[in-house]
Amino acid sequence: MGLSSRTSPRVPAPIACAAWLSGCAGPQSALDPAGRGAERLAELFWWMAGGAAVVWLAVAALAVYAVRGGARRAGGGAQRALIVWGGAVVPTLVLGALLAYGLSILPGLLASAPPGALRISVTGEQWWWRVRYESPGEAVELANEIRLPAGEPVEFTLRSADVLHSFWIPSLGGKMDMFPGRETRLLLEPTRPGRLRGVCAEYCGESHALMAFDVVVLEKPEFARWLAAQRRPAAVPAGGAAARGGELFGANGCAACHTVRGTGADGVVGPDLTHAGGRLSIAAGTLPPGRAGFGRWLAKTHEVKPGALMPHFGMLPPEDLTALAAYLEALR
Ligand code: HEC
Ligand SMILES: [Cu+2]
Repeated sequence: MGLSSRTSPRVPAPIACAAWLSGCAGPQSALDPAGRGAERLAELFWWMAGGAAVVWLAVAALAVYAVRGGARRAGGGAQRALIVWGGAVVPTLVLGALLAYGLSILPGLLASAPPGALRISVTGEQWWWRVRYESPGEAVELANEIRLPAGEPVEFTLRSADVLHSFWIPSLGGKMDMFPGRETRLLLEPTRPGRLRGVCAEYCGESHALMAFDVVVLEKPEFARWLAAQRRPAAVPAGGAAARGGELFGANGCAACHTVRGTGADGVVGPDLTHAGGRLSIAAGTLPPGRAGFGRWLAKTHEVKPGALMPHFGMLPPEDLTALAAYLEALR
């Protein structure tokens, strides 16, 4: 009787299987490719998995054969042939073919960008991403959000401001490490519009797991409109709580760390907040966008993201926090 309460709930096999396979799709899956590099890597994965399955079946069959004494009955010549073919020739051929196939993919993944390609530099910082569109035209900076045109190769220049990070958008391609004091490059080419998710793939301290970013692939004209809008200075609110929030932004020292283009705020320690109200998430994928999210970030910064390198402002009166959140939300 006591045992029944300890048995785990039974999930029908088809449901368990569907749940397991659904993990292969979605905005952050290397097996649901939305970019050229990821397509090649997914192909490589399935060939490797298939090859491994064949090798495993062959080894299992040989083990059964050996346990049943098949080789002993077959005699000395057959035993030697089994060792030479099964132990040396076949494994060398199978592993050699998989290695050659794996290496044949590399040149495509390491290609450099064609002239005139879009260039974006990304700096990994504890625990967020500084994103800068270097071309075409005047540079524009934002944070934790990358928008890309579909069907265009994009060259990323990757750096770190502090410790090792690793830049990874699984649906688009492989990951690339970011080192302090050294630049690395990564070429990605999204193939279809959609919303994806990127992450840091190298443990970088306390809030490493709270360091994601949004990736949006747009049709080319839509991308051009978005980039032009990012270039514009902030829409500074003219009145009401949001305007008061703008004054509080200056009075509380936010401007020492944050830039809001078009206002006097030009700090470079934290993310550029010029269009913070239009972002898809707050604090590197940690909170949903909107006024409530901003309010929570300001009041409970270190509860939301332990170790975050921003002081919390929980000591401000609630109406000041509301006004600051309204100001941030109006920055579009
Ligand atoms: C000492 C520097 C510093 C000060 C002062 C500061 N911040 Fe920050 N802020 C940061 C850093 C660093 C981050 C990035 C934290 C992270 O995501 O890990 C950040 C993140 C943010 C974000 C999230 C941005 C995004 O794109 O997700 C907002 C919003 C923000 N700060 C608003 C404010 C406001 C409003 C004030 C003043 C009340 C303020 N900050 C004061 C350093 C600072
Ligand atoms: Cu990390």
